Amino acid sequence: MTAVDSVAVLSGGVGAARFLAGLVDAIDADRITAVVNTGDDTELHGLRISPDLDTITYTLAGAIDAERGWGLAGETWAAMDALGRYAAIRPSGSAAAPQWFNLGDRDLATHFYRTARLREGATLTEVTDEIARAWDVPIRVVPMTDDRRATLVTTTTEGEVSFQDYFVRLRHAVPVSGVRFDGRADLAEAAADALATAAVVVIAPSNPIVSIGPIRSLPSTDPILAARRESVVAVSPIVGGAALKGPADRMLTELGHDASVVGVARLYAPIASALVVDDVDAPLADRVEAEGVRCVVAPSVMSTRAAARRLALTTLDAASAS
Ligand code: FO1
Repeated sequence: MTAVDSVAVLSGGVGAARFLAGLVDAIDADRITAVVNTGDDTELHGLRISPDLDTITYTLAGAIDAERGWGLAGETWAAMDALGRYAAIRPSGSAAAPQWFNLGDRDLATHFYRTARLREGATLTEVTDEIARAWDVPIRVVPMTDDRRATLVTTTTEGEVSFQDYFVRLRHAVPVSGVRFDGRADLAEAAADALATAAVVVIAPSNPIVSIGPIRSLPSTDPILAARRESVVAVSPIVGGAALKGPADRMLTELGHDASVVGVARLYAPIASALVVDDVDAPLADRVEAEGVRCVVAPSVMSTRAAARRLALTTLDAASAS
């Protein structure tokens, strides 16, 4: 059964959040479900932190710090500053009072709540819905899984590290030689249902390796999407051979892929029938189509909310055209 005009969006962090904000401006929000990456999730200070879930929630709540792309606008950092006292005296080798991952004072409330609810036995799906409702987020936000599925990155300098170690502590400024996803997990029920029954599935302009990759690493994802490939459309996160934000272009190259819309098409060909690329990549349209993926050329840089809305509409049109 296909839910009427519903849209499910495979989502990572900043790029997906901007796209979802444009989609909310384009269609009824109650038709939209974001299926969000949790491979970035980490536990620090004894708190369960879900960065991509929070970036999407805060963005759609209008509360995101737009300049950073994560955390809350107007944030204060008193708790982190106060940790400095203890970081100064903790025994060497202690993981207590880490200061490389900044948690704002108001952001802490989200991690306190999520951690306490999970400890009571709630699922991440339940807690994510509670947090989204607390922020009056107009769409459904669901984690890709309720289980632990952690992205591990092998760097050429420190070997295998957690995603946040790579992305934040090492500022993703080191080459990667491998990425794997640790933990026995599969799609959460709500996520699987959304991907199977939505009229259209969109792969948001997120990092194909460490944002979309973790979702695809779950055993049920690719079979569900491959079976309905004709109504799955992807938006390229690579424009003119570069990522608009973050290390997606470098990671693609370092892992042996082509850091271009052609490389993205090759990665997504098994699960998506169309790829939206920016005007600057129009010369590569034939090579995208040679990968078996229909190429839709349209402005893809979401520099304004209106641009994001136009991209969302173009993407939905691409889905209905197939
Ligand atoms: N990114 C940083 O570059 N530095 C940080 O200190 C940092 C803290 C942080 C805290 C909460 C949160 O939800 C996200 C945070 N991020 C930080 C961003 C995070 O690493 C990324 O949002 C994702 O993991 C990648 O999209």
